[in-house]
Amino acid sequence: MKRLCALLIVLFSLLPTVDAHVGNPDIYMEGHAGPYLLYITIRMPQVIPGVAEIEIRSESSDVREIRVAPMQLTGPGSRLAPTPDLARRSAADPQFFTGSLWLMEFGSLQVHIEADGTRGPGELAVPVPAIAQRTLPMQRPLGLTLAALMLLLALGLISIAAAAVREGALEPGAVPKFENVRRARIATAIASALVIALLFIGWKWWRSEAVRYEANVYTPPEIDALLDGSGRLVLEQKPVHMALGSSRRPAQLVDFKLLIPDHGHLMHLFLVRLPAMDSFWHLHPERDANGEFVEPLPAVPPGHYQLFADVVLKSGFPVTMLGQLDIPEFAGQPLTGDESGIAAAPISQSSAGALVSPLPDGGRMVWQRPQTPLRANTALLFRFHVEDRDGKSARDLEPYMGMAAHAEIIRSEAAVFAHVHPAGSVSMAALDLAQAGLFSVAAGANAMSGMEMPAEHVDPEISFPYGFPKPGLYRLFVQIKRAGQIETAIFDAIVE
Ligand SMILES: [Cu+2]
Repeated sequence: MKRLCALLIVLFSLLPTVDAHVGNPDIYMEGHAGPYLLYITIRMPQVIPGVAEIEIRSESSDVREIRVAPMQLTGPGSRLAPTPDLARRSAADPQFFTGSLWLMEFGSLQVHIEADGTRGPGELAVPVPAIAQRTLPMQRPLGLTLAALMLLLALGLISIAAAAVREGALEPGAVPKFENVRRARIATAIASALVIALLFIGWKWWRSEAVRYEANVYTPPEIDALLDGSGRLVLEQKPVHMALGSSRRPAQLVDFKLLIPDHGHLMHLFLVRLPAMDSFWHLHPERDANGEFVEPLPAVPPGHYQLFADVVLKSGFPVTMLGQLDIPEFAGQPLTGDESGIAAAPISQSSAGALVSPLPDGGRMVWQRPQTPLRANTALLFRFHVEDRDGKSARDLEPYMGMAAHAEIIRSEAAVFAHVHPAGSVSMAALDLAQAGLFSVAAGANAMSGMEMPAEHVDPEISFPYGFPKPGLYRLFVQIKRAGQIETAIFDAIVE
């Protein structure tokens, strides 16, 4: 019986809590469903299967109803939409809709949104990378109840077997003979052994399921970055030890050969000097014949850098890989193409109130921020205005890698990193895949027109939907292109 108890204790102390996620799994997006401009927030579940909460705000008041459905982003599942759920319209605010959706599988999914109103129907697709952020432990009362029930069943089974052998063949009222009692003892021993064996098999099964699930808990892949003799930065993926069955084998999480370009580049590499965040670089390493990413490093000032390497898998699943690099004093290569680098004052609480960031050409960027404090886990619209050196609205903005602007939002200790665009926090490559799958071509084209910037002229008003995942001190790098020059504005923000 002691062994049984020990087994039960082991059984219910399983499933360790893994708090692995770095960053912000929630999705913020702005886009057109037909004629309607929608601001969408998807709050991702901690575990898969799990329920994602969707909040949609319509810019106009003529949207009557919104329906939402989850699907795969690519492959056959992307063409088979389930029956969509009707989003609830808020009674207090008729432009606000909420819904919840079960996400049943890991990987690259999308939420398909159908809006209907006085201007007819419209569609929009939001790419959704579904990951488990942790393993949920079993609740104690549930565990204890199940353990008690199992104990009852196990003891019941053993005593039924013993009683059947001892008394099954007796006449009513007769007393069991010594022989019956002896055989009952043997039956008890056999039944106990069987029950223990069954529990052991159950425990093994439970454990293998748990290990399989743990392998799906997402931790950002790591990269090894090193500077070779010729001043090239070489990025190699660190293998992770994946649990496969009962063994743990080294595996590469990201296949460097199966990536798709995201606004024209296979990798966007960001270097931030820590802890001051006073040196920031946005580079585009290229894949060499060995399958490694290499970059002739520009004249990055020496120091300890945090690396964020953004790539998008073929399935449309975006991955930010993490690395560290100590850069010595050295003469770097000149910047090329869309690459940029900037030096700034150290991040600080006292600079968090500043709403104006000077730009290198004498112009400036103004953050049109509400006076209210910034709150974590709240969908916000970040609005910026670009002025030229005469204080007038800048008229020389150009698309920068196909977008009006790119913003990188980093928490002070670098545990939160987001790369956002006017369309939101979704990867643009994934968004292209999602829009391409829309049922009506017109709807896809319509949705895209709000996201890409094919025109030569870019408006000096820029906005990004995003929400901070937790309180703290953040630095925002807002990158634009004006008259052929890439410019980066910097804002610090305290989030409550
Ligand atoms: Cu970007």
